[in-house]
Amino acid sequence: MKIAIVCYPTFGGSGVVATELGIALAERGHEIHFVTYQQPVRLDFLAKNIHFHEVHVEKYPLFLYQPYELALSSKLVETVKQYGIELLHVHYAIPHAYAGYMTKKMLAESGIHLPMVTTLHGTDITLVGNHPSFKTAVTFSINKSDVVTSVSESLKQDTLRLFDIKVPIEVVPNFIDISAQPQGFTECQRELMAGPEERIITHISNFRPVKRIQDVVHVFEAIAREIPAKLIMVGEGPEREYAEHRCREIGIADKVRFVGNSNEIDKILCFSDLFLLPSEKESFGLAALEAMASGVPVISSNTGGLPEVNKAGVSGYLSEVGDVEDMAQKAVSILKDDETLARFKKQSQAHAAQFDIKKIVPLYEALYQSVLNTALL
Ligand code: GMT
Repeated sequence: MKIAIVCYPTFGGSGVVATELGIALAERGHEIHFVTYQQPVRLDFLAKNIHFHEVHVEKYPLFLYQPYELALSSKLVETVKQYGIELLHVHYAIPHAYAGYMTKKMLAESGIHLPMVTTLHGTDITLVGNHPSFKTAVTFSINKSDVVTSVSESLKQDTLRLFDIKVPIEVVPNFIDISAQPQGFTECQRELMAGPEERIITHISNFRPVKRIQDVVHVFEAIAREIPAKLIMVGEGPEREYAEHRCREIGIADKVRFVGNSNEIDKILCFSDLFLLPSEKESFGLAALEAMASGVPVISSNTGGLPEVNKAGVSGYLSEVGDVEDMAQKAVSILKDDETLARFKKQSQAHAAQFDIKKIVPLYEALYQSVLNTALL
């Protein structure tokens, strides 16, 4: 199949899923065309069957806001015509599903039918998409998609509750390449980050308010009162500065390292003992799955799709949003002795296998095939 993929190319779960999906599809022989404003970060090099088309928005003094949807849909029409693309897969409803619908309409004028698959990722539904200034257009473009997928059952239910949706929604969860994960936990350079007696706790996110970064700091503070530990904070975002300030204020700055965005997530997870994700909302929690796949147990909130990913007593534990004491207690129960920790590490990795890329990518392929078959009828 010849497939165009539209996504946010920078750091963030939806862009990661879209990019990894495109790479996996290309490896399976499909011709993949990424159409975005920047080369996706996880697309290290342009490999076989992968093309990248940059969307350029001309800056003009009259525009207070740059008309990205216009540039994106124009680029899509051009690319579809030039390469004979058969299917469009847009990730994140805003504004991609809307631009995708315009692309379909423009192509129809030339007698080209382009089926569109829209994948809902989370904040496009639960935070931004639900805002009154977007809701009408988001509802419209979801309903105009040929196939709609959501990354968890919880997100599907949120979408049906918040929007007037007339089309079916298929749940296709986030995925991970299990074969690419470390199988032993001994060769990592732990000594770079902590002493031999210290546990290493990690948080990775875009440091937005929805991630409850202050809870990460406070859960860690409570853990560090009980056992020697270090916290590694990976990512950049609006809450980072205040979190650093808070660490100094409560006297734990020497135990916390903020490392910013990193291309070495695998290395960091390899020497991590526990992953914290206390989010306010989380449609799936790809970062938690990545941790589990590396053998890192997860302490998370029990919001959104997290209970579909993190299994209590197996891959970690879940607590009510904001209950930092409960999260800390549960974390200590995992970290308290080597035997328990080793058991949770093994269990997390085994549990993550149900989201292996080899199981999930064929689900997308089957959806693509069915929509192309319907188009031929
Ligand atoms: O919240 C983020 O980390 C970024 C956001 C995005 O759209 O890139 O992530 C959302 O999509 C991911 C991939 O499907 C999900 O794993 C995340 O749970 C989801 N984030 C939220 O729902 C807050």
